[in-house]
Amino acid sequence: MTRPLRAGFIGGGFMAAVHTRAATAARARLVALASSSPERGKHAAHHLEVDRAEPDADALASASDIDVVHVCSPNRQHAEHTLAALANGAHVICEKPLALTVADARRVVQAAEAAGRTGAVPFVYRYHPMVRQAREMVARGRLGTVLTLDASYLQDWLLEDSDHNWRVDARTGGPSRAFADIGSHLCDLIEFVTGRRIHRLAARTRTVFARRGGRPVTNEDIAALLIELSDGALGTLLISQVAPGRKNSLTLELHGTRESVRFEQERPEELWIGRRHGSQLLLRDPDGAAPDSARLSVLPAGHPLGYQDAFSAFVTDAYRAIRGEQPDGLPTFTDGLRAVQLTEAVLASAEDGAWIDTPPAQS
Ligand code: SOE
Repeated sequence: MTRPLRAGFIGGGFMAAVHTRAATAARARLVALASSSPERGKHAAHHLEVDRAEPDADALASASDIDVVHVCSPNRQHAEHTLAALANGAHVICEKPLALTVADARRVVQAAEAAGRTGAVPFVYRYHPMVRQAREMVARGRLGTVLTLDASYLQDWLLEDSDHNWRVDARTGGPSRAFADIGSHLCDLIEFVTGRRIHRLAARTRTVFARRGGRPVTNEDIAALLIELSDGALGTLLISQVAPGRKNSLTLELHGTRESVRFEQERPEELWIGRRHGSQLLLRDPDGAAPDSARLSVLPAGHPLGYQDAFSAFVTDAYRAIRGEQPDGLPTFTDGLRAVQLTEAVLASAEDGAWIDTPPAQS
């Protein structure tokens, strides 16, 4: 039996809690955690049942007893914390965005390659069995040729001007918020499920409140995109963190020449199959599912899997990659770089109103 991986965590907020639960499910030892202050680190380590707190991120990144570092700090520090952990020989799972600029994201990708370490980014919606089912249906030609796609990612936790978080401050959150935070998930899923690149895009963004909590806000609450995939399919994307009643509503609907599919993240056990005659709601059932979907279907039909299960499946696959396996569909630092490239394209298009060609693969 292989020994458990020793995991360290930078950050002590909502995402760190999700990461520690996933690492436990993936049978890691939770060795150490550092947060924004020694006190916060101690509190979070205790609360999340991590063995010890380190006083700061530098101490955690240079610890000698950690195999994999989970970077869940504010966006501005992702690249710096990842580079420090890689320099110390650790593998890294880094929250998105991998960096705030394409140049920095590229540096991170190159550092992981040079160090021969695994780098993964939690585009975790890839890990819902019904997403894999949809992907396989597209790959096998069940839909015919994909003509259009209709996608959105809507939340409401920033609906009011009193709603505040480090993400709304461009200095800690970055120049893009709604797109970088949740639109990036949507674009990753579109490229993952269709197997096609978002070739061109045109974007409009809107910042609803110029100030929140008395402080200026420059990054966007809303982004609306037109996209064209590399095979000519056209799509519309609506991304908002100010949509009342929508909590974490990611939907992806593809229309092919024969069939359509629709996945809703808040109803992850279902896949709608649209047909001119006889549309159908497919329920998750490992029996008879596409192999990749069955692999991730860790509970029998009727025992619902959700967000945390998808996250745990992602961390399990990242750990398999660390052990030298090659799990299909693992989102790596290259996918993290891609998301930063798309974010820059969205901001550039929103700035000058033009269609932007996105960079080709691996550039
Ligand atoms: C906050 O918007 C957030 O936690 C994102 O950062 C996550 O990536 C998303 O999965 C849920 O919402």
